[in-house]
Amino acid sequence: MSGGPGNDTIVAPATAPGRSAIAVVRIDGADAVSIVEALAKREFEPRRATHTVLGDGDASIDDAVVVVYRAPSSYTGNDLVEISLHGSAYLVGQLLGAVRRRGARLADPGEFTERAVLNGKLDLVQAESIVDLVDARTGLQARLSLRNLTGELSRAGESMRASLLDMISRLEAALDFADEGYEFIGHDEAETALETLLKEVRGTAATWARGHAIQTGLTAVILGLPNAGKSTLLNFLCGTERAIVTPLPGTTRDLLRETVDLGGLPVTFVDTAGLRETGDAIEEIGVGRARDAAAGADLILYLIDATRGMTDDDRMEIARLRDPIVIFTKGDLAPGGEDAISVLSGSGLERLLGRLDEEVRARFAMAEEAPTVVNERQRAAFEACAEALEAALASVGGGAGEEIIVVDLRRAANALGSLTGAISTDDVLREIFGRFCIGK
Ligand SMILES: Nc1nc2c(ncn2[C@@H]2O[C@H](COP(=O)(O)OP(=O)(O)O)[C@@H](O)[C@H]2O)c(=O)[nH]1
Ligand SMILES: [Mg+2]
Repeated sequence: MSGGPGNDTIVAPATAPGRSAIAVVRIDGADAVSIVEALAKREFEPRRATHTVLGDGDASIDDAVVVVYRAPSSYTGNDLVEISLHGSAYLVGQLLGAVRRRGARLADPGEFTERAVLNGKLDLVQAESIVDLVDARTGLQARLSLRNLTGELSRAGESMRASLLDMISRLEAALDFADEGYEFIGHDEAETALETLLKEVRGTAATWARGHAIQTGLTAVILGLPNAGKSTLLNFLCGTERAIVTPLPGTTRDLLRETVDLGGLPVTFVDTAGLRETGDAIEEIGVGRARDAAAGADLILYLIDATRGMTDDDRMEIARLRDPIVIFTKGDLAPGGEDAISVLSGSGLERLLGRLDEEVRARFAMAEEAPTVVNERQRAAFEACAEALEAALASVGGGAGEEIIVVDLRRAANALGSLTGAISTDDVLREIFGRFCIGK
């Protein structure tokens, strides 16, 4: 077998297992092309989709389409072959077996993309955005992931790093010529430049709240007294009879969750047991869970039956909650219930959805243009950079020498370098690619 680490020959299905019109199998590495040529008993012109029969010795496997990519012009940067065959799990298994008997091994999760990173085809932020794109469930998630795949966040980080490296080289030049009394960057200039940069770095780190919300979704808990119409609203929001609805108070006891796309974010609505003192042990556990869910929620919808109006119990509950959105229900039964919704008559529902949509956008949706941080690793890079910049600014303010300032600036630059993987460790790579599925 030829090929060293990162270029030995690996194979995996790139499509989900099961029955489909087409399944795609990828082979990457030193022997990828010779293996597919052996199976097809012919040669292939790079980048030309070629219809051919593949076989294993005398036994035919399938009628397939083969595309050969020659290094370095491939997803991984290695020789890479993509085979589209009929989407039968049996055929995929036959092909994998034939390829492995010719010396390829089954790829690890994310190994194709890891190779792309090692060969400089993608940086770490781009590799992460590929998993996010595969996982995208809403338009906003897909757009954000695509922006990071095309390098928006990486470019922002790299440009901040470049200005740091520039400042470092000027400070170091000043050190080299200290005796001659040259100054390559003035004190005030350095201070202003660092302050501007710090603001930019902090601002980018702060996009995490929104970026993270977009990627992981939000939780909205529906609270209220028994019979307020919570389960009815959940059923309306998710469009199915998910929760049991009865006129009996205390029907819902456990938490019920349903995820809906709202303002481009996946919002998981949680229906809860009505808040009340109760002698029923199970219901009491349910009420406890409702309060816990509210404590961890991104949004709280507090429902009040308009025919009863706001009671002292409601006031007490609302006072305990963080920014609840108060919604009156059963507008069809209540005289003067214009502001109330009615799931029965449909009135007020459009308005409610609009309000929730706005609320989600205002609290969590991003400014579409800003480079956005979407995970903890990326946030940590910007925060570590900000922290080092603060130390550097303190040194500048305290009149410290260039050699002291440069140490903090290097730390700041390295933190940004870890964002894209310009500076990275095996641990970081393992952590990132562990999230991938096999074949990516
Ligand atoms: N007329 C009318 N009845 C409603 C409306 N929403 C809920 N209800 C009724 O109020 C009762 C309690 O509803 P439910 O959703 O189970 O309340 P929960 O205890 O808060 O979950 C049920 O009989 C529902 O049919 C509404 O908009 N109009
Ligand atoms: Mg209920």
